[in-house]
Amino acid sequence: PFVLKLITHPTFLNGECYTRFIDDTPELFKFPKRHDRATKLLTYLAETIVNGNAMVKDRPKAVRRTPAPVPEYNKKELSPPDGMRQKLLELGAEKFGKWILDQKELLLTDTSFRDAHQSLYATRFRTHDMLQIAEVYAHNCPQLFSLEMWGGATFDTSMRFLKESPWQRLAEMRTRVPNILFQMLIRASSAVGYTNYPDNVVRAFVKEAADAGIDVFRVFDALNWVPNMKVAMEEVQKSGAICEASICYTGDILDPSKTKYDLKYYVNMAKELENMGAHILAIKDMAGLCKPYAAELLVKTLKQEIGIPIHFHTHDTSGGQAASIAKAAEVGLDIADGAVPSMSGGTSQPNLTTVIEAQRFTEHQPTIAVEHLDEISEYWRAVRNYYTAFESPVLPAGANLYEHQMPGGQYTNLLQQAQSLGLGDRWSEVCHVYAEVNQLLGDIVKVTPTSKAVGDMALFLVANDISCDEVMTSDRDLAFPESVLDLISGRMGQTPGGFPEDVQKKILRGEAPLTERPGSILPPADFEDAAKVVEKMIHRTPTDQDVVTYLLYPKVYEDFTKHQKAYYDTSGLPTYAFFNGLEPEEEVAVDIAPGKTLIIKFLAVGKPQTDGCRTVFFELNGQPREVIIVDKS
Ligand code: 3PY
Ligand code: ZN
Repeated sequence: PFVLKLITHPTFLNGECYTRFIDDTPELFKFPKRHDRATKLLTYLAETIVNGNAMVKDRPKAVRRTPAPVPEYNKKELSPPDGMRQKLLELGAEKFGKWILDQKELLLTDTSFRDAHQSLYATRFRTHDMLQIAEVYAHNCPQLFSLEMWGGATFDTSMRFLKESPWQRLAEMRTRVPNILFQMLIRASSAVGYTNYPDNVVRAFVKEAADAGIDVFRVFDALNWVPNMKVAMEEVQKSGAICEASICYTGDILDPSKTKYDLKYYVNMAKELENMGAHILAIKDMAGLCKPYAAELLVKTLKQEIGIPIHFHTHDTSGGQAASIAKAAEVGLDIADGAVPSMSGGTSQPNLTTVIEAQRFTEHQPTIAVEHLDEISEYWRAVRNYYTAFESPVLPAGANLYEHQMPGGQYTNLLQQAQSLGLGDRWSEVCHVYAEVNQLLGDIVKVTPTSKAVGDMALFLVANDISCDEVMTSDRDLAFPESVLDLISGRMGQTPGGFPEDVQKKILRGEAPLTERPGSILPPADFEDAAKVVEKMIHRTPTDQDVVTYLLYPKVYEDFTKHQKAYYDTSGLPTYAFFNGLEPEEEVAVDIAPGKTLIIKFLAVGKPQTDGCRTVFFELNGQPREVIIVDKS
C-alpha cells in the first residue's frame, strides 16, 4: 500500500518528487484501519452486550426476542397487484383528485408506519420491523389509499435515536411497495423540524422527498397560518406529488359560545387552500376533538363548498372517533385514516377494521379484506413486544380532553415528562394549566411545534408553582422556555387575530415581535458551503439528501454519521439485538447488502482486564471473532 500511495501521489505523478518528499509527506504512512462492515457491527453488538444501550437503560425490558410472524401472501405473483399509485401515475395529481371524488367506497389510509407508533411508542419503531411486513401490505392490501409512513417525528427520531437513515427507510419500503401511495406529514415551513427553516431548505426537502418516493404530502401549519403553507405547497405541486393541505381542527364547531374556530373559519380556510391548488383537503384532528356530529356538519358543509376530496385524520384519545369517521362517511367523506387493530386506539388512530365494519352493507363499504388487516395486525402485535421500553402509558381521556385539547402524540408524552420532573401526581393540574396557557396565548391551534411550547410552559409553571395569572402580574424575572419565546415572538408564524399584545410585551420584555413570515426574512441556506461541511463528515461527495438532512438537523446528522462510521449501518440488526444485544449462544442473521447476510453468534464475554477492557467472543459465519471493549461499568 505504501508504494501504491507513493506512485499515485499527485507530487510523484507530476514528476516533482524531491529527496525529502517521503519525510515531508506523512499521509503516505497513514493507512485506513481495516475496519470492515462485519467488525463494525460486531463492535456495536459487543458494546451493547458489555455496556448496554443508554436508550433502554432503566426502562422495562422487551418481552420478545424471536422474529414476529409474517403473514403469507401469494409469492407466485411476480409483482403486487396495481393500486392507487398506478392510478396516480396514470392520471397525474389533479385528475387523480377528481377520480377520488367519483369513488363510492370510503378509501383508507393505514398510519401504522408513522402516526400510530409516534403516538403509542414515541416514534421508536425501526425500519427492520417495517420491511418484514411491507410486501404483505403490497400483495394483500393493494386497495389501501395510502400508507402514512414518513415525516412528522419519524425523520429526526430515526437518526437521533434509532441511528438509521430516514431516506434509506423510504427507499427500501418503496422497492417493496410499488403499488400503494406513500404519504408523509410535513409541518409546512418547519418541514420535519420544530422551527421555521429558510424557504430554500423547505423547497429542497420537498423535492428530495418526492424524488425518493413520497406520493402524498399532508401539509399543515401549526397555527393554521395559510401564508406559511405556501412554499411547501408550491413545491409539492411542482414535484407532481399530491398536495394534501390541512385545516387543523381545534375547539368545537357545535359550541355556540366558541366563536373563534367556528364552521365559517374552517370553510374559509379550506377554500383558500383549494384556491392555492390543493388536490385534497385534510381535516387534521390532531387531538381527537372532532366529535361525531361536528364531523358530520363539517364534512357535509365542506362537500358543498369545495370541489376537492376530503381526508379525515383523527386520534382516538376519547375512544369515540370511529363514530366521527362513520358520521363523516355518511355525508361523503372520501378518505379516512386508521391503524390496524393492534396499532390503533388510545392516542393512536381509530381501528381500521372497526371503520370497515361500520360501513359494511352500505354503499361506502371499503373493498379491503378485514382478514388481511387482522393478519397484519398480529404481526404488529408481536412487534410491539420489542418496544416495551418505549410503550406509552395507557391514559384514557376524560372529558377534560375537550378542555386541554392536547394532540394525541403529546398527551402521553407530556405525562412522561411531568413524571420525570416529579409532577406525575399533579397530572390533572398540568392538563388544567395547559388549557389556561392556551387561553393566555389567545386560544391557538396546538400541534407540533406550537403544542410543544404550550406543554413546556405548562410544565414550567407547575414545576415552579407559578399560576397562569402570575405570568402577567408577577414582578419576578421568569426565564420562560425557549419554545415559548419562539412562539410568542412570531418566529413560528401568526395566529388568527394575533397574540395578545400585553402577553407578548410581558414575555418578550419589550422585544419587538415578528410580524412577517419567518421564511421571508431568514437568509437562504448556502448549499455549497453545507456540502463542504458534510463532505468532511462523511469523506465522500455528499448527495443532495445528505446536504438537506444536515441543513435541517446539523447536530443530529453529525452524530448519526459518527455512529455509522464507528458501527456501520446497524439498521439491519433485529430490534431486540439493537436495543439489548445478544444472549450467550444466541445467533442472528443480518443483511448488510443485497445478497450479503452475516450470521453472528454471540458466545461469551471475558473477565475484565486490569485496563478495564473485556474481550467479547463471537462466531461470524462460523469463524471465531473477538472484539475488545472498554467496560464502562
Ligand atoms: C407531527 O407534527 O408530528 C404530528 O403528528 C402532528 O400532529
Ligand atoms: Zn396525528
